[in-house]
Amino acid sequence: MRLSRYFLPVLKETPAEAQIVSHRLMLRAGMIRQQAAGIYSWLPLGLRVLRRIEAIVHEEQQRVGHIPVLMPTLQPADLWRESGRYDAYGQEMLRIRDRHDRDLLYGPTNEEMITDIFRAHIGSYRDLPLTLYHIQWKFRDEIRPRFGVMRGREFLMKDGYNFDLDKYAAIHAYNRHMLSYLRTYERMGLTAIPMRAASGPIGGDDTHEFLVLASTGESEVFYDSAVTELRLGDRRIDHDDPAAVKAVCDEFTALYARTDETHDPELFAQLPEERRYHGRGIEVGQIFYFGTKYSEPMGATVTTPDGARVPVHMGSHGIGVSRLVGAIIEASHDERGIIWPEGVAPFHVGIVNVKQGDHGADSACEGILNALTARGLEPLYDDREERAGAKFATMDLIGLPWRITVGPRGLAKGQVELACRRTGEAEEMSPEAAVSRVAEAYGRA
Ligand code: 5CA
Repeated sequence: MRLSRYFLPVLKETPAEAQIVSHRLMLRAGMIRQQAAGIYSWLPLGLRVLRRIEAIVHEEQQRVGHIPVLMPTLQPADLWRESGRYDAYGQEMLRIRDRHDRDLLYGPTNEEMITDIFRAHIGSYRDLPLTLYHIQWKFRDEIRPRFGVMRGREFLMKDGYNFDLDKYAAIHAYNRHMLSYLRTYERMGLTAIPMRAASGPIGGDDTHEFLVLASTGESEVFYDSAVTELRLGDRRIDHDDPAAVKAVCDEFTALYARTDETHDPELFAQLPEERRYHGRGIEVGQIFYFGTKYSEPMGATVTTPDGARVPVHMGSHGIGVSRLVGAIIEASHDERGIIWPEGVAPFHVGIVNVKQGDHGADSACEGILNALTARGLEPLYDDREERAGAKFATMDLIGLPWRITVGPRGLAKGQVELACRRTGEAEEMSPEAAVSRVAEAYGRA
């Protein structure tokens, strides 16, 4: 992509309305525009990051056998009357009436609708286990939308729902979700800690939230600092083996880690003092097991091998896809701007031409652009007639992991500069070597 033909409305001034760094940087980097309280347009750069996050979520869901569907944003109120949540959900639910006076709502979550799909098409244990998920916009009329996309009213969520014959199988689905979430967040460069939590309006007995530690987080958290060292890495785990999956979950939940809702000061006090941490976190996901809470009132039943008819055991599992864009920035930035982890970067690498219009520099940049593209990478080439300083500032602000700088002085020695946004390290090398190094960083060597 050539910046001269792109739409990247960066702001020079720090927007006064933004209280936290991720919101400020998203506005300054031209990623989003607020259209109403808690409702945003996604501008091209922001949309690219959102799509990268969605792609990782899809891949990790499908890796463990979950099946994508797409349910609508608008739902008939009658479904929610069946579960009893239409009145219970309160003012957070946006209620709509159509021209025929039928009650609709903009979905805040989809337990009822997915249960309706299930009961219409499935009636036997032979079709279980089944997990369906989608990535769709939600609306919750939050009393205090704030912090940009972190607490929006309209926001993008991945929500998935498992259907199982009994509690044992449903707990395996719960654990499988925990495992896949750990991998999902790691791929985004995040440490997200599963913490025992409270279930709120979704209901149920078992629930964990996934928290990214950040001083600006809205949740109060208490944890054993050793929990921050745990990594899934690239170990291979058979997601169909309940014992293998449970062993991983046990490893990640054995250490003390809780939100204020479930915090137990006495248990916490038993930790060695130097490992006792109390801080704040951003909730980027939550998983729930709630058994037959929806299947029973809504009549979602299956026949068992011995001919009985029982309500299915369910759980629901959410990832805050749009919130993650803000959470990643909270976890990864410096005073100059965003530092995208490679897994979610909007462009893989920036090319800065320090002397636009110089024949040698222009043609070297074109060559690098083509070579990167041929390797399947997506570069952003700053080909504007701008001072070099302004180009560097833009690149630092938008946070691409790598930058290749091209100018006549280096080219006279056959060299360009490759710089890493995270470490600030820069090295001179041939254009070919710079292309190879970037390709290597993304596993496309
Ligand atoms: N039905 C369940 C699981 S699918 C559910 O709705 N869970 S939830 O309420 O915990 O939401 C899932 C995730 O969506 C949260 O962990 C959070 O990351 C994100 N989320 C919730 N509310 C908002 C909001 N107002 N703005 C941005 N993201 C949100």
